[in-house]
Amino acid sequence: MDQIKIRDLRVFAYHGVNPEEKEIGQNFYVDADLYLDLSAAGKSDDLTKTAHYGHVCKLIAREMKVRSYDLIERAAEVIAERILIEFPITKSVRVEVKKPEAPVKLPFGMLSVEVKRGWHTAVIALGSNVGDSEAILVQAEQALAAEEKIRVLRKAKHIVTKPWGFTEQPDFLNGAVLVETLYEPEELLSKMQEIELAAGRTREVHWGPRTLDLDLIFYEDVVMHTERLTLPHPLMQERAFVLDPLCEICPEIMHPVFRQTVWELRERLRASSGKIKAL
Ligand code: A4P
Ligand code: MG
Repeated sequence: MDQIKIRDLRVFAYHGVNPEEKEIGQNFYVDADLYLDLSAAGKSDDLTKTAHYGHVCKLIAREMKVRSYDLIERAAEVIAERILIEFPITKSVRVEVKKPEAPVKLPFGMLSVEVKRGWHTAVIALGSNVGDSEAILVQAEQALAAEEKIRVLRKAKHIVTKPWGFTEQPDFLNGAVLVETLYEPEELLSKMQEIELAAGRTREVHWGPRTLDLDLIFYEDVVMHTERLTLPHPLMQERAFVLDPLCEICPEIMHPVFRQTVWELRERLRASSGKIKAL
């Protein structure tokens, strides 16, 4: 991918664990590599189609000076995050914060920390069958989009579906969103659970009625299983109410375990439920 590179931007700032470092200050040097697609800017000669490197430098200087951290790890983390949020064309970024005057009583050439951060693609399924489900799903989508660290790229239309699993309950309204996020998988799940709670979600019957259910279906091609989170969602391939909305917004995504696309998984589900009906 194309890059914009900034090298050794000097900023006088006050980071360090030692109290003198916070009082006296010292010079820091910051490198940043922004990974982005520069073809539109290259073809059009239009500044609005790239990240203005002068503004990126100002952001770095501002973030280095606005607070004094104990750790340059923290300074690097904050700079990477702000670049990704304030320059949306940036897909990922490498930030290195160098501290050549660090109080180490030994001769050294350079001391620095480096972080690499980026936007991650994820897919979230939405469901509701209690209350004004249309309003609840719209609010949930808005709540996701309102998060600085989440960008909603595509939204599926909401569809009415028959209850799956525990069938003695009202029909559901289901949807799905394709997002980009700066959250790690478990952080994203926590945000989703906050949004469920704000919608008045209580956990009563497993697979039972609910005001709002948000399930994380994919996070990049991460495969994981912890007490809190299984990825990809373990039942997605058996649920038309998940696969139908996904086919609208991301049919091409490849399931990292089954090595089949969302579209192929739906074909497979349709074929197998056809066979069950025929029996
Ligand atoms: N968890 C683990 N992995 C994930 C993941 N990938 N995404 C954990 C979300 N959560 C995940 O979920 C239980 C726990 O799963 C969470 O604490 C989380 O840490 P829950 O929502 O609290 O509990 P639940 O509702 O009893 O189970 P679950 O599995 O969420 O229910 P489902 O599977 O979402 O099924 N029929 C239709 N037509 N449409 C529907 O939307 N929904 C359900 C609910 C049943 N039938 C339906 C529909
Ligand atoms: Mg759930």
